[in-house]
Amino acid sequence: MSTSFWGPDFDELAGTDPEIAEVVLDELARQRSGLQLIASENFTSPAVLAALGSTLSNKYAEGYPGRRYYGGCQVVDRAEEIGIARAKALFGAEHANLQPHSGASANFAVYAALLTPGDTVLAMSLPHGGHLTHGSKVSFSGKWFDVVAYGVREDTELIDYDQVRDLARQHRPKMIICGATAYPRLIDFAAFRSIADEIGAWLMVDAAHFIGLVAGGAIPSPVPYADVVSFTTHKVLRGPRGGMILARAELAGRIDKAVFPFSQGGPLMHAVAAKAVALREAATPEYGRYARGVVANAQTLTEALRAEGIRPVGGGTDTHLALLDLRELGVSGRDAESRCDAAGITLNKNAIPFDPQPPAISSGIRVGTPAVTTQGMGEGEMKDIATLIGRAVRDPGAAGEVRAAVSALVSRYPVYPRP
Ligand code: DSN
Repeated sequence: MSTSFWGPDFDELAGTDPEIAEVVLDELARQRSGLQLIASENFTSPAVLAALGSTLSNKYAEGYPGRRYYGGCQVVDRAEEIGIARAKALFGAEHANLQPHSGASANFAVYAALLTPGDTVLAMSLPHGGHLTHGSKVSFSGKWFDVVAYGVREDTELIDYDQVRDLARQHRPKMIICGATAYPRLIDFAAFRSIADEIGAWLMVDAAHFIGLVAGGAIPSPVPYADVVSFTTHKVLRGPRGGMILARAELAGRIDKAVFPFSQGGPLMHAVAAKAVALREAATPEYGRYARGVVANAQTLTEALRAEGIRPVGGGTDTHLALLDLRELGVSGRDAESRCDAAGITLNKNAIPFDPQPPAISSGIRVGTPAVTTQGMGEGEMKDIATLIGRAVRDPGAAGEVRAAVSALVSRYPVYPRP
């Protein structure tokens, strides 16, 4: 194989468009200079970035490998075939579609494949940790489907499986969705399967947040239980921004047609190739260690935050994220987010279950460890981060000192180190 490659050349960008080059450099500096604790973000590898910045971006390839609407697809076909094979092998799935442009696009395609507008869907409520595409009125899901919401129990803050079963029996949804954006504990996929079987519903698992942990063997897989598993590729999985769908073999045709031509046009072949790269990386023992490290770090960070007087919702975490109740500190999620931002700590405000505050203010924050674990941080750093968060949240006047401590910490774990 030739090693000659026309790939990302920053000088080319800087010469042609200094304004955008400056944006790219400033964002890299931002990512390097602070603590990145958004639970859905990560630092993807230079290999993934190289595939994303490649000439595969130039190719139109509507259709699927061997069945395209344009000529000249014989090369990009290989990227998609390799990616599909890797996804099936890594997750033990019967079918994989790598073309969804995003998680929302993947979910749209699943609805399109399995449902007709007006059908009933049972999904986790957004204020209890669900997702916009699981029935919010501002999304296609809540506008075009009759969505019934389940939530967590007020006493345990864990999914109320009795409520899920009762609502399923009462409303007989055609599809049940599990998976969330702000639920820190494991989901009992077997329980959802049994409820879906009882009423003859499809079971869709939106695994966007935790699929990377599944890939690394750090938590149980939903694949044996679900009819369809949708996810994004850029969270713990550490791939390019994008979506993916796994499905049972008998649903392959329906899923593929729902992605293209029903809801998307030409696939982003550079992103498909980058997904394939991420899947190869995720199949390594090193990635397995990473995934287990993400969970261990999240658990250490959560317990250290508890010691700071910040209560973990749901009693702790089994995954990569913690949802934290700030009410004991008397600080809103919105203020905590902006105070942390001023101190160089990037996280997001988040509603907690039964939140007395509106979502724009909220009583909680969400933190995640995918990015800091990619940087190589471990138990000691998680304890330091909890101290820094506690200080930043409690005392806005300490922002400068916390920022200096954050800078010192991240300088020991450089992101995209220069050769
Ligand atoms: N925006 C994602 C998250 O942060 O969880 C979900 O789509």
